[in-house]
Amino acid sequence: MIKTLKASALAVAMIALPFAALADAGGPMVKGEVTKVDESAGKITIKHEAIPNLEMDAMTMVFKTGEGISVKDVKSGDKVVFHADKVNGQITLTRLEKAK
Ligand SMILES: [Cu+2]
Repeated sequence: MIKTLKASALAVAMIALPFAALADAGGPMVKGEVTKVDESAGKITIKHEAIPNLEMDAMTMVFKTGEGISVKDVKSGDKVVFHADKVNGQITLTRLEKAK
């Protein structure tokens, strides 16, 4: 049982590695559109495309803002590119830029 788990974890790592190697240090940037900004909670709702590093399909969801990201930098309707990752178990924006 343990052997099987280890083998499958290794297989996952081997599949994931080439994608990680392709991404720059900050990870892949994902396109989205801000649909809501909650200033008091420090949260931004984004209608986003698929997020490969989180194995997430396109959807609209709320993101926590990570260190150095201000909810005041964006407003509802803005087109953005962002990187999100799990930080302390919560999906968090680690990079956020307005799309050009
Ligand atoms: Cu999502």
